[in-house]
Amino acid sequence: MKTTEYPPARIPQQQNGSAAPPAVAYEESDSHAFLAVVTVLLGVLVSVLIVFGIFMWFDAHDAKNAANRAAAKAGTAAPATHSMPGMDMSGGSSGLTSYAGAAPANADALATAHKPFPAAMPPIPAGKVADVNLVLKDVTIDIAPGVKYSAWAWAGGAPGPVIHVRQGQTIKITLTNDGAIPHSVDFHAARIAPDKAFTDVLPGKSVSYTFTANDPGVFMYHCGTKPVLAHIANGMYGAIVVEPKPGVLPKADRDYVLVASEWYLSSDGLSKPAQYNQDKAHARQPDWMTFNGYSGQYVKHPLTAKPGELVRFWVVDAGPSLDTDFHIVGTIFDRAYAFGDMNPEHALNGVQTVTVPAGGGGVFDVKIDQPGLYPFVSHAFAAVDQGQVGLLKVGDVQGTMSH
Ligand SMILES: [Cu+2]
Repeated sequence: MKTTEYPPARIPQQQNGSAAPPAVAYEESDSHAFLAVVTVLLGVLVSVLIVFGIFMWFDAHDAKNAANRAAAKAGTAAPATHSMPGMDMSGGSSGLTSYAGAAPANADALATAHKPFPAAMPPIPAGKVADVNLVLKDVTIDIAPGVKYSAWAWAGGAPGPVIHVRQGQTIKITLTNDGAIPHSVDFHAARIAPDKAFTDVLPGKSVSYTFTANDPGVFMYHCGTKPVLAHIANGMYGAIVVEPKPGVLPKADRDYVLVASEWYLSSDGLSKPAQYNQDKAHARQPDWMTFNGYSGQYVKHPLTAKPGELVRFWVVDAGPSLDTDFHIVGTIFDRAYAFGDMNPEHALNGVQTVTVPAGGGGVFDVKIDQPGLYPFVSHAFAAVDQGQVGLLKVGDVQGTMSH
């Protein structure tokens, strides 16, 4: 409700004038004059209260009408969320329409048919130099069951391919721009002059640069062309894992890579592909939030481990703007390499949730003995409702679960 400020009732002040100040008259007045002043003041007070009351009535009336309009609107929107007593489902006060949770009738079948982005770590290329070829492309992708999005992304969609290299290895990046506008690629794993290496590449052109991956960890890469917010929000990001020197970390039995991100949609994406909505991106009000580009894909297609195996999650938060509060339900991180600081002496032990900042990374070791379905989430729980949830299936257990 809009609040209205009312000026305090003001008693008229004496102006500096040429006439003799009336105060003199009051001083010598009797009780009649005093009563007159009190009467006038009471009159002013009553008038102010009446006016105030009228304003309040209008304000309440407006609010009721607005609530009725919002309720009617909510009733016609995509029935993604279920109203409960005591819940206001009428949407935010920002005026931005949310398409969170929009889904076709066959969403479940589509989720089952979806081929999940491979989260398993790819091998390290042999040799002293790792050749990495990246192709940027305008593609229509699915970001949730039945939800299409016109992305500026990579030849394979969004995120881009997981790149896995060895600490100390030389990386030769070749970027080809098959898109319609200039793009570029910024590697957070590089120490290199960005004005030279991360330069814009015109459509149809390529650029190459080389850096040595001396810093171990998990790093974001992304298009750095202005406006960067739009280029990242449209899908131009990925993860590069720089494997620490052998023997530094305990040996993992499984390595999984997750890239967290948000999606800001111009429409629900059900009948035609949605596009980027800048107002929502500026307001940081995403419609969907995903791991590896597709809402809840590892709920239908869980990641797997055997009981007692050491599972290592390499997590990048591509943003563009929101952090990921990484947590695995039902366990505790044995070691968390917060912010991707891979020095074992700095690792956190026995922590429950660790923030992965937008544009940053984090590495998480878990060893789970009891078979079961363990959800991994961003524990900023709006993110779960918007798709940032998956399952780690430990042992030979049946079914899926939602959390
Ligand atoms: Cu770009």
